[in-house]
Amino acid sequence: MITSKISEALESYFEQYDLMVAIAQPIMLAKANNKTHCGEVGMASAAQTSGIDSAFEIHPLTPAIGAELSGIDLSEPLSAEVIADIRQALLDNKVIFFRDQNLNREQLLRFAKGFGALEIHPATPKDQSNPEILRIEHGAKSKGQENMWHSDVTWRAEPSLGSVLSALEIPPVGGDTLFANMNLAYEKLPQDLRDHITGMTAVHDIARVFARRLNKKPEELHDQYPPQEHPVVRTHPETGLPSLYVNSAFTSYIVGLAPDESQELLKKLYATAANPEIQCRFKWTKGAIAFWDNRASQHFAASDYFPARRVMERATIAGDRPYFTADH
Ligand SMILES: O=C(O)CCC(=O)C(=O)O
Repeated sequence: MITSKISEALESYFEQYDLMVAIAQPIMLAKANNKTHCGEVGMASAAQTSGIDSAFEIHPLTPAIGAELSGIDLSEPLSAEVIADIRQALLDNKVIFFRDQNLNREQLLRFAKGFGALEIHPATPKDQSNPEILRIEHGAKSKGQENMWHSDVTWRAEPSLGSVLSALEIPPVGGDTLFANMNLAYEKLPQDLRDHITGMTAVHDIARVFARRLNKKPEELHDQYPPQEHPVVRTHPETGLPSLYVNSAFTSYIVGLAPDESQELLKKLYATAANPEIQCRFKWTKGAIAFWDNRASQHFAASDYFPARRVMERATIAGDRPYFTADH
């Protein structure tokens, strides 16, 4: 059982949820987003965010998270200034989208490399010619499996900064991806629950998902990827904002709590991503690109299109060791 103080806080939080959202969201958004464009419905140019005259426009999807960037061709090499503006748009919006790009693998890799070194995922076949590409292919023989809230590769010691996903084939209907702003998820928790989890760490384990998918024993996976302990609340290394950093796919338990107490608390924390008011939902079109910040968001790929085909390719940008600092 969790302590009665926290139990009460959780109960009152979930009971008074609607009221809290109504009162607190505008204030939290202003604080969390710290940006000129995302809280407004409408359009802003990259020039407004950086002072540089970049050639793209930013169209927010929701006040909480997500923006579509238009007027930019990612198949061409981009200048350092444009890369910096895209990076700023990513930090401001946590996930950004580009339509009609139809990148080949080389173009996808070049774009992603603009933001850092790329990782190789253990699910990538050993003989694949571009090993930094993770292909996610589903159809009549394989139902979509990415339908759980998660941030990518949190089982690494230094989990990914971000992922760039390219849509090669999309189903006639369905197969949307949902994104949640995990800074807002944290900001919306009651103060005593925030105090309670601050400073806690949790263990993230690759085997939770990939033992079955790769048909390996947990110990085999752990030889190369031992379970990792990360802060439950993580400070973003670029924005300084705190985010809830546990996810239902990879987080196993909270260090120092009894197993049932850990599970009960994790269940409540996992559930925060499911709040529609901190989400956006992206309807894919062929050739579209999504680029999300794994340090500040989670995503969920709706698996509602079986047996239609859906083929995506992902490049994943390496990140750094998560930490928490109280000064924000
Ligand atoms: O296919 C998608 O939309 C997202 C896939 C996913 O969950 C991932 O790349 O981690």
